[in-house]
Amino acid sequence: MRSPFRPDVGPDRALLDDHRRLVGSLQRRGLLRGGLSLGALTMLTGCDLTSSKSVQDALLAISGLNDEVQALLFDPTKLAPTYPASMVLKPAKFNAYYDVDKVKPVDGASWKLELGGLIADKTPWNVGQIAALPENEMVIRHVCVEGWDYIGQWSGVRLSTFLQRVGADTRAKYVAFRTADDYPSSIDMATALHPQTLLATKYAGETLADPFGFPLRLRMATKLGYKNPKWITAIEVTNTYSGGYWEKRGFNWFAGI
Ligand SMILES: Nc1nc2c(c(=O)[nH]1)N[C@H]1C(S)=C(S)[C@@H](COP(=O)(O)O)O[C@H]1N2
Ligand SMILES: [Mo]
Repeated sequence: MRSPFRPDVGPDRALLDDHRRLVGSLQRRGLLRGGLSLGALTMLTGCDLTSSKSVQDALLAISGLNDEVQALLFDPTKLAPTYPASMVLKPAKFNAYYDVDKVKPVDGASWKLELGGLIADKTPWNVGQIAALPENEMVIRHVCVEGWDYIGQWSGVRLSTFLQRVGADTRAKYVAFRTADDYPSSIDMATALHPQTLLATKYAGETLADPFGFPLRLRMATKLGYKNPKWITAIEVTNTYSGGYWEKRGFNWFAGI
């Protein structure tokens, strides 16, 4: 019988062969199209896939449960695990769809957060105004679909507090984000209102460093790494689905941990 995916070469092929059934099931369900090479999977995840476990995690992330089922399973009152400050990794572990030396720092002095959609007061915010909002802190695990993770300490205003402050319609379905590096993202309202969803301005008690999203990034304890946009420039509340950077490349949208 023919292999359900295009045989790749050498060790790459062995890594995919380990997961032949999972790849086949994703193809049958229309979640993956055509042949799959390790190179293509690496493109999908934006992560280095060098072990059998990391390949499996990447495939499982694509597989997921569908968004509606995951939204139903999501308990808005259930808290994700937190950890002692002694476990915090310093500095944090960087990832993006490009290398760290390609990060273009955002100028905090001219930066503005724009608001759109179903929000009563769309006046833009500056860095000082965001800093004056009530601050929450959480020590949580960051999980990237590549198969690595780390414990990080994040501070900033709860997204729920911010949405209330600007008069957002929290009955809307989605909160969408735009970023300085063209990494659009969007999340379900239940997760937006979860107490462990922060608009983070600090890591390990200090202002976010440029690679980690200065001056403002999303940090959620309940979702995978790629759902946490860095360098946010705009927030929109909407009933229109807009997906996100990796979601447009085949990744699951709900992406709960
Ligand atoms: N703006 C932006 N946000 C992003 C990304 C990106 O490429 N651009 N990559 C995502 C991915 S895949 C991960 S794992 C995390 C990494 O966050 P960290 O560098 O703070 O650990 O950022 C997410 N947010
Ligand atoms: Mo990631």
